[in-house]
Amino acid sequence: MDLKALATAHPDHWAKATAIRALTLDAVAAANSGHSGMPMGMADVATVLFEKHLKFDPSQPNWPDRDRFILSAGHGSMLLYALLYLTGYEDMTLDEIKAFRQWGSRTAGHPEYGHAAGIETTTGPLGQGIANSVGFAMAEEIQRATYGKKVVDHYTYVIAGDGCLMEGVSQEAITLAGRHRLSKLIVLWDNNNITIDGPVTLADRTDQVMRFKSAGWAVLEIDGHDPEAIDAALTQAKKGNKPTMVACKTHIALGHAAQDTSKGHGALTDADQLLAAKEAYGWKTGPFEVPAEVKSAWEAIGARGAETRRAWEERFDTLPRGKRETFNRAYAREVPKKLSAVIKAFKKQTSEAAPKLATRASSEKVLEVINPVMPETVGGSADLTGSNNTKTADLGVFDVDSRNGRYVYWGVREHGMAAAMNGMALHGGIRPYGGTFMCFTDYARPSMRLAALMKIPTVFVMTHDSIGLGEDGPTHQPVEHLAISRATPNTHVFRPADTVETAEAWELALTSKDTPSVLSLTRQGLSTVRTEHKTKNLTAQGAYVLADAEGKRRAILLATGSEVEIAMAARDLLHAEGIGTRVVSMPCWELFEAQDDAYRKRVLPGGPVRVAVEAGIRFGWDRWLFGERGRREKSGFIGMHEFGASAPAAKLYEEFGITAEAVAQKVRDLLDGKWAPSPLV
Ligand SMILES: Cc1ncc(C[n+]2csc(CCOP(=O)(O)OP(=O)(O)O)c2C)c(N)n1
Repeated sequence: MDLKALATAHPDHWAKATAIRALTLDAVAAANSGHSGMPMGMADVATVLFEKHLKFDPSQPNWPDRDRFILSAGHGSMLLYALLYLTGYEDMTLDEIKAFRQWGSRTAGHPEYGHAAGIETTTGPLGQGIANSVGFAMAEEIQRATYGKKVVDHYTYVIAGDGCLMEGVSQEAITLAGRHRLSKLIVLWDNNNITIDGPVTLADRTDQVMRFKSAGWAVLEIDGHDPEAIDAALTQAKKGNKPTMVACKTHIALGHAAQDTSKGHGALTDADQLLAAKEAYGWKTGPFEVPAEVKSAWEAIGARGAETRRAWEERFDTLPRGKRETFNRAYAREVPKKLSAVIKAFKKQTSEAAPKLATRASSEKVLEVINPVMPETVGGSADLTGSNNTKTADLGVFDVDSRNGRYVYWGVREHGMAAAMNGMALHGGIRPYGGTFMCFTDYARPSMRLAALMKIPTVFVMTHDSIGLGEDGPTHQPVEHLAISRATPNTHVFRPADTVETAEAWELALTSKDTPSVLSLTRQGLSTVRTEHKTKNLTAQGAYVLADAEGKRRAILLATGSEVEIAMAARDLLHAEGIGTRVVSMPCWELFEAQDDAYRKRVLPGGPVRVAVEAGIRFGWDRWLFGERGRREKSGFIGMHEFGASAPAAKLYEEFGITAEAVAQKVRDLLDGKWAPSPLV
């Protein structure tokens, strides 16, 4: 590359872009780790985007009508940090840049949502950002249709690398965006032909232009170092009626000895080479020093948005009061006052009627009362709408000509759905929930983990949650998925036992501001166990005494979901023999763990034998069996010890020994001192 020619042709642009490159080199060198090449390669594209197109206001970074900028290639985090620092975001000081990747800094190795304003989503796991962006763009469409173009009219810009485009989830995202003609989504592909192992061609020969076009995108191809071409492409992209991918041909680690090589991908820390690169840029200041005129040019770009934002505020104030309140409430992740009342009324009715229902069907009934009072919910399913029971009558379907529809047919794209739901939640103003089979938690998992990490309240509706789904067999029968979900920090895993607990779980999932929820729901019908109405949300305590022992308490049965009914039947058997037995329903371990000692002790006192029953693997249960005043030789587990099988549900429960009689026998054995190790212990 002829750097001199670039610098001479557009000196002002060159200086601004060089500031990004120089800060990147300095921060990575100071940290002695990180990724220099990508920010150096995409500095020109990012400079033009921020200078000429992006609508943002660093003084009000969360202004709802800002354009969203998503750095999907999260390893290039210094690109984002440099931009936030240069344009004047308060959170992003020079000290933060100097503390890149260090303990306590906002400048983590990869951009972390919540660490600094201006970071719209957590990226680093490649492909997530571009998949989030579909949700961002859908949220914009839905909100524009709801509140009008006057107050919602913004773009979603993404920088994605070869790695993002190679990840499978990008295919789900690209085809969704194309199908829904998300014309305000603009992806800038860092087309540098380099990944870690070498040139992209080592492992891929996809024609990305044809790939995007075939999915319904417009594609532009430019030299990613030519500011005029970048500007023209962005101008054109914004006018289109399809999502646009701009293929930006760039040189990784531009101007460095490692340019155009996979070495340029990582940390470029050699002091001499660093100085040589700066020399080639014509950059004369010392480490972390941006010349005053360059910094003020960048700050002027940052300051420009304030006027646009103020004009927006004036327009927003002209909305009817009710609309403004709903808009602000939803952005604040507050629920409407009515929610609690409709849930209570629903619970009362249900306890009286005591229906036998699969909890997936219970969930639909709950949603029928929630969705009309919460206009911010957006539901969906990954091609299992009829099985997940996620669609209610009033939602309408989100589509090209019905942007205010609140139901998304995600297609067979569990991962893309989960990532896009996260994008919706991050965009703000929307409460997304989406369904698939519990077993396919695996397919959605990378995004479920990020929802937890980002502290966003995405709701994952996972039905067919055990061998109870029956004939579909072991491929579809989750056994380890409750344990996997429970192992994830900051995740509430709800496994309700009946329609009442399902309503309580939904209320908790939708009132959560910073914790995602997994609703583990059955395919098979369950009796109502909560036949006595309580206005209080008992699920909020995580576990509670559903039925106490008659006479001396000698056994405690702990159960979740479909197995609560089995525990209740076992209690009847034991009571018939004079063995006082308490049943504890445990719809949410995490919430129980959060209760104070006194409450946990009241629910799980020491002394009686304990048997847990759950149609999943034992992993994790020892916390409640041996811990909390329990003892190993006085506890047992009835559940799965292997994968399931294909047969009717009742037969499976019998064959795998998850029956009331097996639970009762385990209690008798323990009371007789006949403890036996479980197959997994
Ligand atoms: C899901 C996932 N897999 C692997 C990685 C490790 N990783 C980080 S960057 C990278 C290569 C990315 O190549 P590209 O997107 O072309 O970035 P560039 O080399 O241009 O910086 C890999 C494999 C990751 N961050 N996420």
